[in-house]
Amino acid sequence: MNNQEIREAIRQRIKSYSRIILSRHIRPDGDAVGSTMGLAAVLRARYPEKEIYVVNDDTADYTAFIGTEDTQPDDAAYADALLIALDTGTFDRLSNSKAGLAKEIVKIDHHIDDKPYGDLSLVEDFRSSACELVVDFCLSFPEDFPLTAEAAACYYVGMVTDSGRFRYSETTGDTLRLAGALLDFGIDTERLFAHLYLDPYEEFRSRSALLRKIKRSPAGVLSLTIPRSLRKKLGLTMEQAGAAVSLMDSVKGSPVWIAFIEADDGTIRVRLRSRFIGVQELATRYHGGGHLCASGATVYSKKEAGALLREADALLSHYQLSHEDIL
Ligand SMILES: [Mn+2]
Repeated sequence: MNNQEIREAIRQRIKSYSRIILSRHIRPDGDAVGSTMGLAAVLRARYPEKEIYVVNDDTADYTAFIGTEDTQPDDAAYADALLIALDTGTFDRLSNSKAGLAKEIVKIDHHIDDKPYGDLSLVEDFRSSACELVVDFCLSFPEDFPLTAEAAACYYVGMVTDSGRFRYSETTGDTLRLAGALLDFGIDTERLFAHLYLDPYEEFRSRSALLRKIKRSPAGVLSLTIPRSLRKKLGLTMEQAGAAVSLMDSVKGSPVWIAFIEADDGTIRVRLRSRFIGVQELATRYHGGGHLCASGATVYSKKEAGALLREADALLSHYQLSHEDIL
């Protein structure tokens, strides 16, 4: 089936089922919750006679403002139900342990389709978010899936968050046109952004403490070292401390930045980030790897951390020799 035939088949399936269960991936983000809640809003408004459930095994505080999900129906309810899995690349990431009981599964997603699943699968991996794809799907069948103001607000959350506020390279003209169609419904973006991007005062305070610890190497590499003691004092988990790497992501002339986070066992977890210059190769030399401009590594002493930092500094000075406008 080509893309148009898959869309048509999904349209038919949704119309034919009287019970539809929507699920998304575990540890939800704005796109996962926005796409499920948005499609549920569309279906409830257009088909009040159908039973529409949004069912997942886990929730997240961060997305709770979008709305409340439903309680898990009995196993028997699945026997004649259609399950729509949104924003979930692989079946094992689906946040619904009963999904396998459904009569049929439709997958709608934008992740690379490594392990296909579902009776019908609409995957467009060039989409900046699952919400972008679902909005495009709804707009392609306006009679059957008319957008509502409530759905538009949900979908907009996913489009904004997964595209890094329309900043990541996956953002296309189509992304903005589809987001524009949502804004036409009148979304309170001021409130929405407040929900998404305001931090508790304590987090703001600990960020200012961390900002003061950032150092700059001769060539311009920024680094932040968080010893165990400081991490405990600020009450940060390894994950939260690691996220502090992004505090250094917007300094002109410093296209490489590195966080060193000391774990409880004394090893030092390293997060390397960059723009334009690759840091992956450097990370592989220190027990790590990852993506070209976002890698992780591990070092086992302050001395080794210093060596990694000096290598990063040399990498940047070498880059500066052949590039004039360092951003
Ligand atoms: Mn997504």
